[in-house]
Amino acid sequence: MVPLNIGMIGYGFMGRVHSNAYRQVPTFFPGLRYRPVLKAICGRDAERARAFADLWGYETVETDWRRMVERPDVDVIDIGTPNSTHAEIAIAAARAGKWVLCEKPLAMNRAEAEAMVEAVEAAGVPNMVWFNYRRVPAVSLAHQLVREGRVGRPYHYRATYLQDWTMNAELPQGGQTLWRLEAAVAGSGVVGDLLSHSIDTAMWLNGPIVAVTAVTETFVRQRRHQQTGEIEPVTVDDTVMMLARFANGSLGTFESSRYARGRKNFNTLELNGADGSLRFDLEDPQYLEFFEYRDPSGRKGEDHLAGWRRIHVSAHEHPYMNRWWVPGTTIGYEHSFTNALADFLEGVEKGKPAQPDFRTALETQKVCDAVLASAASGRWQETGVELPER
Ligand code: SOE
Repeated sequence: MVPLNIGMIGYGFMGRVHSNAYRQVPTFFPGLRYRPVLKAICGRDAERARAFADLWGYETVETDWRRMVERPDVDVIDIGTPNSTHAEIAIAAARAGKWVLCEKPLAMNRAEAEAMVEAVEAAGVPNMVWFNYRRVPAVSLAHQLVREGRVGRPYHYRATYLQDWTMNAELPQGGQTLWRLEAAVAGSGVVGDLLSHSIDTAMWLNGPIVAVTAVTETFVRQRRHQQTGEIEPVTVDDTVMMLARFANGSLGTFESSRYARGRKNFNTLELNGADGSLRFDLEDPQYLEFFEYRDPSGRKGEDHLAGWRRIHVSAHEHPYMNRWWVPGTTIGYEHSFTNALADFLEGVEKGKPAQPDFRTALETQKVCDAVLASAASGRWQETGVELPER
């Protein structure tokens, strides 16, 4: 096994999630050549960084990401910081020859994402964006069924990603955790934070989105800023609804919101094709629902005896599940990150980069930019997405 020294930047929610993946991957994916070593954690607050290091087992602490990127004993830079810092860190890391992992969305906008792609490709360094929901086994199984042609010609794609944690008008904006409510730091609101997940999964399952039209709304227009204490205008979108045209001729509807009372992390998808349909709901993540337009003996077009199957995705034949527990037992949110990390490490080992790499995540960024442009103009917007089959 080759030790791979990890330099994690950011000790918030994503710092914890990624750190967990580094700790789990060697034990649950034991055949991998690379073994992550928690070498350094970087955060601006030295005390918090030290506490994080002690808790998770990082060997050292940095308080300036530039020093982290320069360290010869760090092989991988993992960016778990607010979106406005992704591009600068990733570009510096790539130039220093580090492997670069980045939390989603890749960047604040398309121009930044393009510069990041250029940097990692010029340096020839392995890279990946943590769009983790592809690696929920039920979603991976959906991808497998689409690839096998079980859904046939696609007609409709439908996605929702709903939360409710920002509905309280007294919730401040800006600063720790709440930077997601400040466009200067987050780039956008639900478009980058939630819709980007739905777009990544949609283009993985159903191919490129070529044009969109969208509407956004900001329901609470002013909030106190956590850092300045001032009441300031809210600059992010709270909700977005988007219609999409896919290159394969199918149509999509997408809805993302942080104002869906009672919805905590309601991330769903449905694909309807000529020969079948697939449905997934992250609040019920063990299941994939599948309808096949054929009767149980296999005769196509005779569905009076067919019905929706609710597949408990926990058999060893299902994606990733032979790595975890015995059939019938369950796994959760954090496992999708460990699965993603394992794919990344295996991809480097075998010379077949895991997806989504920066170039693929740039295509999602293009759709996000087109969504925001369409919401501003009220017109359909071409996305310019070019997604090769990988
Ligand atoms: C937002 O609340 C958030 O934490 C996103 O930033 C994550 O990407 C999503 O997976 C869970 O919700």
